[in-house]
Amino acid sequence: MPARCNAVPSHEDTIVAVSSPPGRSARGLIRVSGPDVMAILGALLDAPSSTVEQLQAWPAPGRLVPCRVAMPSADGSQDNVLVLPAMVAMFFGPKSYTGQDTFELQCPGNPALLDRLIRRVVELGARLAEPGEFTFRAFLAGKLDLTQAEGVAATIAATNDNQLQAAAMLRQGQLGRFADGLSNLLADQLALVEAGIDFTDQDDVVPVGPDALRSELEALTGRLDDLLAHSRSWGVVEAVPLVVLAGAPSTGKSTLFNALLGKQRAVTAACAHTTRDVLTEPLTLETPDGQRCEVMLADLAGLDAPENLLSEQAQTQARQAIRQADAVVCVSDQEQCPDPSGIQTPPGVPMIRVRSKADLVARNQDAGSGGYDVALSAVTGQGLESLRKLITQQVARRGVNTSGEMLALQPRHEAALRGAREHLATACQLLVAQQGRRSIRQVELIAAVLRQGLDALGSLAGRLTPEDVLGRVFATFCIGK
Ligand SMILES: Nc1nc2c(ncn2[C@@H]2O[C@H](COP(=O)(O)OP(=O)(O)OP(=O)(O)O)[C@@H](O)[C@H]2O)c(=O)[nH]1
Ligand SMILES: [Mg+2]
Repeated sequence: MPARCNAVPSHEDTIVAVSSPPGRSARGLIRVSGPDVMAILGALLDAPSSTVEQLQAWPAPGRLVPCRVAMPSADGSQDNVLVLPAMVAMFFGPKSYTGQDTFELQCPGNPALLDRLIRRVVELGARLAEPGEFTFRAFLAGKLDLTQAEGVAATIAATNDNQLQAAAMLRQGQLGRFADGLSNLLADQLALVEAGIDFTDQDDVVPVGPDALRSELEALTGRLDDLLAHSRSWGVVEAVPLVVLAGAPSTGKSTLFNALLGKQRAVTAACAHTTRDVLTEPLTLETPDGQRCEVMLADLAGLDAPENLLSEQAQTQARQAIRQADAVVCVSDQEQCPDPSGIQTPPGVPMIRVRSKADLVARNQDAGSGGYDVALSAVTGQGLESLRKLITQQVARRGVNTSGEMLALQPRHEAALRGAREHLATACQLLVAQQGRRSIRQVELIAAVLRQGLDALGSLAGRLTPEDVLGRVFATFCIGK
């Protein structure tokens, strides 16, 4: 859980952070940004490449240049200087990510080494960056709006394709552009309303009438409704659909689980009640149009009359997983598909009836009959592809995918859009009662309501966002971004 920015820190400081993931890796990355970057880099580099003049004649912004970093020992003695081969890239403000001079230093990804480098950069005058502070500076420099900054955080936090796609839409500024467009149109209307307050005594100013204003505001409300109707909540995107394998003991659930995953994840055995816990693993499927579709596949304990406390507990867990499932694969090795009501699938949750162990069915029998959707063998692989297709169809039908142009809205976005919509609706209600009049009554009140709507839209892109909201947004970042 990242630490939270309580106060908005000064962007006059030079900040430093490790920007590569924690732990050992081939390459570690340190990022430094702020007004003292040139001086710090000059002092950090081993002679003869250390002069600031040479740095200013840097080959090209963003190009990696081999260098040597010199780090004196902790006691400051010159006898024990650690010289490290590294690569450095300079990014000059205002064209850099943060809008300020920035350098990135790549060196072997050893945590102790990175720690020592960070301490050295701090000795040279930088301070440790807060979570998200590099992106906060980009926001302050007008490089991205708040929704795009949230897109950067969401990209870092993404754990599946859906989330990456939703984050990309935010990062590309689709929501920010929508809010800006709508804000401009609303500001035009507000200006016309305010003209009626401020310049009523001037002949050349024609204030807007109630009917014309209402029709404009209704059009804006329609655009908001349209966006809300064609968006989905971030929570839906974050939730990877859960697909459970349920059925009586020894029907081949765990063997099927392993076959679908392509690895031996679950223990399988001829005896009943082999599986006791709920085992979950991510599984990537493909939709007919070639899109990746990720699900969480769960293998459960076999369901029957529990014989002892252990199997009772295992079955309680299994039933709990079934209640949370987005799709249930009912597995049976019987000739006739058993009554699935024993599995107690929640209403509306799709069920796929699978006949397992089809390789054991005599050649003259039809494994596909008996009320099943698919017959398969986890041993020969027969029918597995059909099951994958059926799962993808059912999951896609539940609308969990974010393919297409749908925006995913975080709770803050939804609240701002709904807030703006409410203010527009309030203004329209006030205007309905004034139908047919030449000029607007309660003009101050209507102007105040429209200003609130404008504030709500402005808060989306971060233009009118109070500092505590900014703190919350950037606190969701990891340090180094
Ligand atoms: N021939 C054949 N045997 C299978 C197939 N799938 C599973 N089996 C066998 O059926 C037995 C039970 O398999 P499991 O996968 O452990 O069954 P399960 O449903 O997970 O059992 P529990 O966890 O006890 O509920 C094992 O001996 C498997 O080798 C199959 O497709 N063909
Ligand atoms: Mg099992």
